[in-house]
Amino acid sequence: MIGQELIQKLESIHNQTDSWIIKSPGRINIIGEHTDYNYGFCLPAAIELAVFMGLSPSNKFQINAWDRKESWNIVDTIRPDWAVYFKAILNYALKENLPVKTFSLDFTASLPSGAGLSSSSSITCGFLYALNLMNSWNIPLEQLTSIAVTAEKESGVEGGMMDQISIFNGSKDHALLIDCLDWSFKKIPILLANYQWTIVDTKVKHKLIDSDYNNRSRLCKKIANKCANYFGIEENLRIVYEQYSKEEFGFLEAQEKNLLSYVIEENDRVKAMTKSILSQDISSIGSLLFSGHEGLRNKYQVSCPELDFLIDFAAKSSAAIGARMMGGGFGGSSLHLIKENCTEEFTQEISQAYRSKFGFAPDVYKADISNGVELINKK
Ligand code: GAF
Repeated sequence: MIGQELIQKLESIHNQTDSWIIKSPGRINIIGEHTDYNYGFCLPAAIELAVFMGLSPSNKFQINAWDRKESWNIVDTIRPDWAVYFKAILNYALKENLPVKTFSLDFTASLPSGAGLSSSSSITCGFLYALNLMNSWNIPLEQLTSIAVTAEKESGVEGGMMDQISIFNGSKDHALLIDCLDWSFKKIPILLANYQWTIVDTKVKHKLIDSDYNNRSRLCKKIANKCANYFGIEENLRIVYEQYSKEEFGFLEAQEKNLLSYVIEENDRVKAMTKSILSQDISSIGSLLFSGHEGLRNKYQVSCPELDFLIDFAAKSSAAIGARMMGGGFGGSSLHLIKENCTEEFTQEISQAYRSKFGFAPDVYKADISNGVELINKK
């Protein structure tokens, strides 16, 4: 509903010829965290919460962030923090000599930012998709994905490709089982009768750029390098964990062993989760969610007290089947699978408990699984 209202507001302003309204979703990740930049597997899905953009031809390049009440004229050198994602795409167009018609753009969102639901990729992918249409670049989705991944790296995060693949290719009521080695994916039906995927936003805002995220990604590269030298193989963790067993990593330091062991186990969890979802094995889905969180908390060490509190709460609640932190970590959101007839009661209870512990309430959202980025309207 809220999305419809935002679209109508954008349509009332962007109503001239050659105006475009774009919806670019956020994503959840069922399981497979920090596996994408390690060439593993993950199981994300695009969600209804989204960024909405309206673009119209104009005599100057201007971008307005409605929710922040901030604007950026692209010749201004002082930039709001969100401008970095637009700039990265404009830089790409410049570098490739692609035509760009002068536009005025407004964006707003039902997707919260900094909540681990991929709002930055949603902006990047949505803007790239819009320019591709508006300027008839005719770049196919696969290539747009790789452009968006590179553009986001320029903004300082050494992330993977999970977010961009799910935002471009999301499919209503399906998750994408992504093989991050070759970026191929399969659609997996994700609706579970009588259960609701639910997001709880800790409201502890993290920024991937400022966090330990890059540090984890660098450590994993170092592990891959050490393994390559030790075993005489290509520098690629996928090869490491497909060919060698845990007992063979005695030459790694303690933290390195923990990280590698998490990555190996998490990839196994993705495969197990896919089977459990396809067979609707609810209890196994719940256990995999909880064990995924244990790995992120203890071995990969990217959780935080607020996320741990939410998962511990879910473990004690009869309404919750399973839960885990989601995304880069250090704040953001957790994903919970809740019995459908208990969602209201669960929301109230977890919000109250969280508020008593931390002094403020979390935001709770239904995770309705949606299509990927789409053109809503063209005048
Ligand atoms: C962030 C990154 F952008 C993704 O690529 C992924 O690594 C995720 O954290 C962790 O699984 O969303």
